[in-house]
Amino acid sequence: SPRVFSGVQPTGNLHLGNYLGAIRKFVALQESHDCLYCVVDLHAITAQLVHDDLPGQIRSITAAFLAAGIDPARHIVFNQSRVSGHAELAWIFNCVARIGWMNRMTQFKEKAGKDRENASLGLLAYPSLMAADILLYRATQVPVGDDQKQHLELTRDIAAKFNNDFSQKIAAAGLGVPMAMGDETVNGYFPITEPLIDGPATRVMSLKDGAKKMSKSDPSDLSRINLTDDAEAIARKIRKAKTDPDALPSELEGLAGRPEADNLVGIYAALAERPKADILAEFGGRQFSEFKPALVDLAVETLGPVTSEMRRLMADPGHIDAVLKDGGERAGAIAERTMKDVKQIIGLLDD
Ligand code: AQP
Repeated sequence: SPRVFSGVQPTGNLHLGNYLGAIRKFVALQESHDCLYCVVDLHAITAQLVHDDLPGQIRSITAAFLAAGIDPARHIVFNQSRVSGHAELAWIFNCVARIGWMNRMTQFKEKAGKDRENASLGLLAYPSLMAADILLYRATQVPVGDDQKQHLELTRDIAAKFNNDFSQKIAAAGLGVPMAMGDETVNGYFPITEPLIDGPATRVMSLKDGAKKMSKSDPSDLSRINLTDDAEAIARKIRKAKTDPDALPSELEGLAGRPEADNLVGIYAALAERPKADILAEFGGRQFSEFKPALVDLAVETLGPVTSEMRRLMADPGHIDAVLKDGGERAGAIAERTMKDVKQIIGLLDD
């Protein structure tokens, strides 16, 4: 059956981009799929090793998952480090992936900056751990924002190389299913994962610069709407959001070359769950001085209930920890079976 996996790093306040690009999709997929949603704490130590309050950050992402409407009884919510298979499979994938593949990753180049020699080895191997997160559960679908597209392609490359290199051993172990690989058919163990990147908010941009993605690590808090912001903060940030002097266009083509306008319309459309063209049909010809207050109302109305539920949940860390423990046990059971198979395929002696 189709299985969904996705993760969020506990590296700072969640923002509107994380919510619209990822978490809200997680909620929608619960109706039709078996889902695993993971707080990827091992990823959180790749760019910055020491954190002030990692337990608090892990609980806060978990609270956001639950507040947004993820049901931890029907699906699995857990933190990555609890299930040792993530790190084990990542090591194996470090031996499957090629250094050149990692060197090409734009996220690595951006996060490592100029002093690449001084970035952690973990930051370089990040996509290998991400592939392990997904393939440990043999997930078939991964909902993410557009920035993760390249990493998901690499996950597919890792799965394909593993299937290809071990095809005969996979068949000998009776663990494969026939998979088309170009002109050939191989015995695949890992599925070739499909990314789910769609809708008007796959890449929410900074409120201060339409060319930059909204990001947890942007030093300016005015660049993003945090899920912890109250109505007053949301209103202030949208009021101060960068725009151009023209009125809104009535058609999509009119947004070309106007990244800030495009971004605000995209945010409105995503929050309202309506197509962008619809929003322009309604607001075309109007000034930002009219559009922004409407956007504030919509953002406050949509995010308010999530924010207050998050606060309520954060007051009971014991409950959050119990959710993570239960999810970790259930994820661990699936992971253990995969690791047994993988060890058998490779030839690593095990019980
Ligand atoms: N601006 C965005 N628009 C749409 N989706 C986004 N995502 C992130 N930013 C946007 C998606 O949110 C999910 C979780 O992201 P993450 O925590 O794994 O880290 P990230 O991609 O590195 O996001 P940040 O918040 O921007 O952090 P920094 O500042 O560290 O780079 C992913 O599905 C991601 O695509």
